[in-house]
Order: sequence, then structure tokens, then C-alpha cells
Amino acid sequence: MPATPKPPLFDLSGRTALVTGSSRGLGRAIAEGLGDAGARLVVNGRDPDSLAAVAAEMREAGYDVREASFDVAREDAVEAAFAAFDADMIEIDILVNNAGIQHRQPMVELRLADWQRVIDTNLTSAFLVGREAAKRMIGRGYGKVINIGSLTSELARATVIPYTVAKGGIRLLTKGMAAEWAGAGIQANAIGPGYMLTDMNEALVNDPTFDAWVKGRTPAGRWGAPDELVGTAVFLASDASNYVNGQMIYVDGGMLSVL
Ligand code: GCO
Repeated sequence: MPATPKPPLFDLSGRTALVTGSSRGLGRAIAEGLGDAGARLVVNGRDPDSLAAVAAEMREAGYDVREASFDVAREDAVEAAFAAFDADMIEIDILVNNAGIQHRQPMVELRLADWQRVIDTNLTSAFLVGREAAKRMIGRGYGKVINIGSLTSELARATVIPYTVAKGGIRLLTKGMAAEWAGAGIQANAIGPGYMLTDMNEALVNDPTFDAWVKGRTPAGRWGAPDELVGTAVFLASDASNYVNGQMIYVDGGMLSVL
């Protein structure tokens, strides 16, 4: 042990993390994981009542958590949320752009409104929230942005094309953020979850054919659990990743690595 030990590499103490779409699923698991590593948490969701209930549960479990209910796809709502953070002296050090929805339908049957809703919620939101966070992070010379992509950031699956396009955009938006913000001390990276056991995927998990396909197509032979993203999220949120930028780390049981 050196005479003057360095702070633990993965310690998030003193940092504040905003996780969008964190009232359930992957977002909640990631938020709690960042909290376990010491971060103060700002949880987000569109529905104030369910978000307040989740924040209360998390507070009861010992997390330092504040809720911020706003629609990440609406520019005015995002700007107002960050103005409120400013007014309350809340500095977002770590941003996880997790909010996302799914819409499964063949493209020829798709309504433009449904296409737009998925693109706005899954991709435009990361731009809107990332932009407001980065404006403040640049001034402080520090920030961590973690965008949540998908296997569909690389490969398409029929009937989920708007989601695929949005998640493909997340992969290149992450590189764009790195291109423009790395020089200001901000690391922007992404996580690509595989097929995870979330309520968004409930219909797939309960479909014996799809369930068998996931288990056969994944070298690990199983679906992933949301908390299996936490280690990668803490890595990308911590000093351990200070020279990592523009990367996408797939947590997918090996699915993308094999034919
Ligand atoms: C689907 C699923 C996928 C997964 C995930 C895979 O309908 O195929 O919802 O999109 O959720 O994105 O990485």
C-alpha cells in the first residue's frame, strides 16, 4: 500500500448521478448500482406519482435520492429541469441516458407518430439531456455521460426498426459527444445491453419460441439480469474510465460475438 493511497478507483462518493427512465428496469438497477458506489442519485420518470414511490423505496433502502419528474423527449421540460437543478445548486456529474420505449410492428404498418415517438424518446432525449448536462459539465471540466444502447445499435431485428434506428443513433451520438466534449474533461461512452429480463421484454420472455431463440443465440445460454449492467456503469461513471471515450461496451452474454 503506497504511503499516500489514491482514492478508490471506482468510488463515486461526492458525485451526483442523473439516470433518466430510472423508475424501473435497467434504469433503476443502474441508479441503485451507482448509489451503492457512493453517488447521490437523481431519479427520473414521466409519471410523478410512480417516481415518487420508487424514490421513497430507494430512500428507505438508504440511498441519497431526489426525484426529477420530466419528459426527457420535450426540450422545454428538459431545460426547465436543469434550471431547477441550477436553482437548487445540484450539479450533475454523471448522466445516464437510459430512458427508452419499445414499439414492435412491421415497418409497412407503422404510423409516423409511432416512429417519431420512439425516435424522440430513445434518441432525441439523449441529445436534449446530454446537451443541458454538458453545458454545465464543460464549465466544471468534468463529467461522465453514459448512453444506453442495445444489440440493435449494431444489428437490426425485424419489427423493431424505429428502436433499432434510435439505438444505432445512440452509438454514433456517443462518438459525437466524445468528439466535441472529451477536450473539456468529459468522457462519453455507451453500454449495449443484450436481451435482459425487464418488463419491456416481458412478452418476449413469455414467448417460448423467442425465449428459446435468445438462449440458443447467446453463448451464455440465458437472458441477462438488469443488475449485470452495474459493473460496467460504475466503471464508466468512475475515475477508472478517465481515458475511455466514445466506446460502446456490450453486456450481452456474448450474443454479438458469435454467428
Ligand atoms: C426486442 C427487444 C430488444 C432488447 C434489447 C436488445 O424487441 O428485440 O426489446 O430491443 O430489449 O434492445 O439489446
